Amino acid sequence: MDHTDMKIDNSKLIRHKGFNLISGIHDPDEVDQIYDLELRDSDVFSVTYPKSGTIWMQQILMLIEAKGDMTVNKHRMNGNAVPWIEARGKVKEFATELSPRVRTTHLQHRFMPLALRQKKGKVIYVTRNPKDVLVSYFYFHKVATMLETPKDFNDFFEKFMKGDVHGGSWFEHIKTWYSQKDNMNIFFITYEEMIQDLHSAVERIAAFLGKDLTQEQSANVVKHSTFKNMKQIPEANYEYISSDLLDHQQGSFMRKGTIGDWKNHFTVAQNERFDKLFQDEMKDFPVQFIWEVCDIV
Ligand code: PPS
Repeated sequence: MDHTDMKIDNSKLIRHKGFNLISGIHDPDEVDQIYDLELRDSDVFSVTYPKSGTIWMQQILMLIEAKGDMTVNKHRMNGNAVPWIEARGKVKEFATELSPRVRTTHLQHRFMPLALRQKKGKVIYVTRNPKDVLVSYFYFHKVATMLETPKDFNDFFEKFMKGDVHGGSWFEHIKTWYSQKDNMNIFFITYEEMIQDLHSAVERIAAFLGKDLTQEQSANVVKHSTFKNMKQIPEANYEYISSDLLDHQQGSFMRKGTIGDWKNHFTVAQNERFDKLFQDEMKDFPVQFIWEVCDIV
């Protein structure tokens, strides 16, 4: 289906080539310039659908570069060390920056540099079970002033089901990125795997990036990327983001950091509808999702 001209029921979004950008944060012309960017083998893109572990991966990647040493990035926000490629003004910056260039994106792969599909650079795709994504995104809409405040949970549930949110359809995002698994140097990891064993996740990410870390260095990456520690580091939890963008009175970026919070929010009817959509959309998808802590073996 061509979603290009579909109307979106969300006043703060701009529909651009079938993808929902955020008004004031993204410039469609700049987003279009990403496709032609020249890449280097050392370039790394961390890709997420919103609320799937973006800031967590920013922290991990920043620390892997610093070999676990927090003092290297003292007073530097992880979001600045691993910035969004699609945010206004960032494309130009990317073109001239020294290596290594490590970036974050919520975009679909079709907006990304063509060179990625020629196996230049590397991609880390972090995914999270979409029920927890939905709940996390609902709360984030209250905090983020650049996003429309939902009337209530049901209102947001309906928007997410339709993909009328920044990032569009969760299903389309993951399926289209996954379709690139043989075209790109891409590493898939789930939020739940990271919760289950952060140490192994950090070691696998470092190995994928070709970074040699000593046991002590990777232990330090893990230490400074736990939910508990990140919550206490203002540079790690977006506390310094201006109140024009985040209303810190409404909640915190680091909210719960758990698996299965959806069970506290979904009604039985909502859950049945979600399961049906998930079945329809994901029946041939090979990745298993963890929905509750008790699913972890
Ligand atoms: S965004 O807005 O897309 O950049 O948000 P994103 O960073 O992808 O997602 C925020 C959720 O990730 C949780 N988070 C973590 N969980 C566990 N451990 C660590 N270290 C961690 N860091 C961030 C954060 O709490 C949000 O999830 P919820 O469920 O809302 O708590």
